[in-house]
Amino acid sequence: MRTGEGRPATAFLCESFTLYKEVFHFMAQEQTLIILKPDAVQRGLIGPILTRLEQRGLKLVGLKLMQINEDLARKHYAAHEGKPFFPGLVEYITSGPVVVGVIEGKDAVQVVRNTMGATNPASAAPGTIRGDFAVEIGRNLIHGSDSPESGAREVALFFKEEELVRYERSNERWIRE
Ligand code: DAT
Ligand code: MG
Repeated sequence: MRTGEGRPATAFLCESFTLYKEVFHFMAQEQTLIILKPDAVQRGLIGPILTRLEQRGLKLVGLKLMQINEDLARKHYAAHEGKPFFPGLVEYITSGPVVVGVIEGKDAVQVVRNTMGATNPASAAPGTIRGDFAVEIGRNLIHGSDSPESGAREVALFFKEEELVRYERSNERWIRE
């Protein structure tokens, strides 16, 4: 089959699909992956940490308990491969169950990062999760994606599309203008 201009229908379909993907990406909400690391689970801090994110007004669209295997850990932290702390980081993140979640919404990455606090809890501001509950960089309780692009990559590593839940919050207009 050929279109009016004599081009194969497949070319037309490919272009339409690319356009559709671009429009969809523009419309899509920013997503960020959170991981409540093994120390958070072992210390009984799942509730307090999730509470802080909920109280901030952030919207969870995915949440599960799992154990990260070495392959997934290496993929997730690929940007840090070769750094001196990489082996210890992989060992830590795979050392016990974690809670992984997806937070969706405008500025999701930035708001989560600010709520988490600085990477090294020793210099994280009081009032942040790391600043209130942790003391060392190697036990900093929580991961949050560092950009919308990282968020998209990391969410795809940990969640199937059908595991994410679309819903409206009844109080949305009191949180977002
Ligand atoms: P963040 O988790 O704040 O995004 P990151 O992406 O730079 O920080 O590093 C990933 C994790 O690696 C971090 O949460 C803790 C560990 N890490 C980073 N820098 C480190 C260092 N200099 N020494 C030990 N661990 C480090
Ligand atoms: Mg990071």
